[in-house]
Amino acid sequence: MADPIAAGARAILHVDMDAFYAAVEQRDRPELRGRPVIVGADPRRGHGRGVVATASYEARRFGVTSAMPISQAYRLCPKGAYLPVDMEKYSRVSDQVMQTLRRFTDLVEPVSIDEAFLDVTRSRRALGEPETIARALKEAIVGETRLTASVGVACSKLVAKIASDMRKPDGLVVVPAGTEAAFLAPLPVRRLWGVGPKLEETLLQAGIHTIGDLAGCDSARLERRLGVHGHDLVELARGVDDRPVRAEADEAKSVGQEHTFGADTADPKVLRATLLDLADGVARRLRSHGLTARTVTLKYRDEDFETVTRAETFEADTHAGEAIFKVAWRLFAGVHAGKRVRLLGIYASGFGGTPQLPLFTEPPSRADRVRDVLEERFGRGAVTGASLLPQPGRPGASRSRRRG
Ligand code: TTP
Ligand code: MG
Repeated sequence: MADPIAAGARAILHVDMDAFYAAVEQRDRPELRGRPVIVGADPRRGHGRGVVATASYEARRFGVTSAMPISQAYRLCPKGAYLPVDMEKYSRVSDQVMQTLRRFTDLVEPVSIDEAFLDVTRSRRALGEPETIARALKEAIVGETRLTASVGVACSKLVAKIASDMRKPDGLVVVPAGTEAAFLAPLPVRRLWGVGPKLEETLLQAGIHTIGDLAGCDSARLERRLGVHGHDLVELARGVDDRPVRAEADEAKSVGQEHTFGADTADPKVLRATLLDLADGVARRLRSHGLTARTVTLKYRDEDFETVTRAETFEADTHAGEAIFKVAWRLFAGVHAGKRVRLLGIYASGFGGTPQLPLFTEPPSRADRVRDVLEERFGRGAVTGASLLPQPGRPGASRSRRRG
């Protein structure tokens, strides 16, 4: 393989488990190995209802994909094994995977139930070149879980994420420093973080098809013509992405509470009542520690396991449940697009008198700025989901967790 990441540059790994739910089922039920397996069926409702959470690679050959209605999957692949989602089990395996990753560095940022970023820049002296670390990590995951993962290695999150997806399953792709732009150039613009369906359409209409086309654009002209934040978008297309890997430990600097619904729900009354409860709980916890907070963060995970966090800072410190609820509700209204909700969480930080905590007050990264600007211009949904853009905070894979 090509030369490893240059000394001095960051070494970022993106790890993504292969056909995660289906692979867990095939591991636990040997009779399913080598067979098309579709996870997402609701056994109470037969094949007619529900959507595909994931399909084994054998089932993908029939054209079955995530988010497809089960009825359609069944037409494409009638001989497949259709299984219900066993979230408890997958969450347990997810925790095990994340634990394994933490043996390689403290800087592990889980992004969804089956993927995480690692910054191994400082592990290099002890563990070797990033590619060596990536191989060891893949072996460790197989050793611990008997499951395979695909890994991308690069100097940035953006490129590592795209790389991990290039040779699935069981893939390993290293993008050496300095070759990012060439690596990205032939890919369609939609693969770039920040380019959702609407922006993709706009770019295609302007004759910009590949990331390479975009990288070659004059950012000022792009900005004038499309109104997007041309400079940052072009930088991303050239592979320049300075977002740091944020470790979970950051959350310890906040007081928070989460709730995972027994069954995903879109009932506004239930959602509102839950946020009220959470806000009260957080306020109580602040008061019991003699703290006030400046920033409220909402964590929102939908039925597809997409996780977003949004934060807002008060004018003045508070430890009042009502004030925390008001902000959380506003943030909720900004992210909730009507899907069923799996988890809600509220965190309070920036504690009374002390300087603001870095977790929520760092200037937004280039990627975050692009997202904001694109959303302003094209509306919500213009930008791809949290899976490509971990937000500040910890969009992790854990189940309900209480702290404070
Ligand atoms: P992914 O990593 O997107 O998919 P995957 O692991 O099944 O397959 P791949 O090899 O392409 O990575 O998602 C991880 C898990 O999240 C997946 O196994 C099931 C769940 N999921 C859903 O429930 N709904 C969805 O729409 C998607 C995309 C995933
Ligand atoms: Mg996966």
